[in-house]
Amino acid sequence: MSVKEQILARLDEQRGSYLSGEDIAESCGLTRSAVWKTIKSLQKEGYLIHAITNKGYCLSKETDVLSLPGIRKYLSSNTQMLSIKVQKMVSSTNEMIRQKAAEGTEEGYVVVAGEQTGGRGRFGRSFYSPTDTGIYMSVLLRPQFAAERGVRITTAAAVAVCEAIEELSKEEPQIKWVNDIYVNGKKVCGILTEASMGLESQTLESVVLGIGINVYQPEDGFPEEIKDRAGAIFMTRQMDMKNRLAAAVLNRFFPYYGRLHQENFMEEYKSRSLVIGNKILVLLQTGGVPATALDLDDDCHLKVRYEDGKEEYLYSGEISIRV
Ligand code: BTX
Repeated sequence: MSVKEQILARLDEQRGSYLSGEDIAESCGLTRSAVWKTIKSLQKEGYLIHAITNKGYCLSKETDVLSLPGIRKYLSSNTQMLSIKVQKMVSSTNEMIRQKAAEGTEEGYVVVAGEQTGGRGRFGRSFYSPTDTGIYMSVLLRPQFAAERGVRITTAAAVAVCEAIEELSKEEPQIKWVNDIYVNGKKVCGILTEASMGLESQTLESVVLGIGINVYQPEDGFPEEIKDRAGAIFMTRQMDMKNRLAAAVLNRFFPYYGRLHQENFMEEYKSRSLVIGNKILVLLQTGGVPATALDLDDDCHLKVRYEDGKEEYLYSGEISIRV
């Protein structure tokens, strides 16, 4: 453990209470001035550490900084073996993992970032990824199943994110076909799965699973163009929530992923569907076509009925819900 990790671990044991500089110095085998310098540097990284003369240092219960030891603490035995990199700021975690895949990196490499300057969504759109209020993570997968089953990765991830939110909050997340998670009518998470295929084998060579979660409202609110649509899971800071949520998503996703060649988790997906039974607009380049969403099949194709009574399955694309 580095000096920083030692001091953090010591403060974490007594989170919310004061520990004297002397006590920390002694238990970590450091001088008091080394403790002071390290605390300053931790504060700069975003840890809320109160310092009072003659009382010492106290790690606030509200501290919520993404870190590798912080995430590891909450990983289950299934996910401890993942190779995880935590970055303060990156351009796009999906882009980083795509490069890793091209270099031949093994399955199970994960990047978690606290901010993205070029977060990507579907169809070339961007995903707003401001500092300190969200989790932006991507996972490198090398599935051993046919390409047409690739959509199962997205559906399993959507279910895993919902379960993680249910585990850690009082909210009841819902899934908007195909890949958005909503809480209280607002989008709190987007999932972007990007695959690279073997041309001859028609199998998936690698898959980059990207998940962006708005844990809290950004300090200055969401930008004008998404403020009516985007939301966050929590209204107030929760102890270690970003680390807990990142770990919970991985803990939930990987057991599903291990069974994806035989199961598709569509029942879990459908039970949280925001779409089935609702009036929707099927969004085409020429405009929105009114329809009703009837059902989802085992491959996550959406069955819709148009106003003229014609029914069809949508394979991908975009819909909006009519109110
Ligand atoms: P999407 O194309 O379905 O969603 C993007 C659309 O959602 C935008 O056009 C905008 O309307 C809205 N939007 C943008 N940012 C946000 C936000 N923070 N919260 C809610 N709504 C928003 C969904 O694409 C897939 C997004 C995946 C993002 C992850 S983050 C980690 C990984 N790295 C990366 O570059 N992308 C993925």
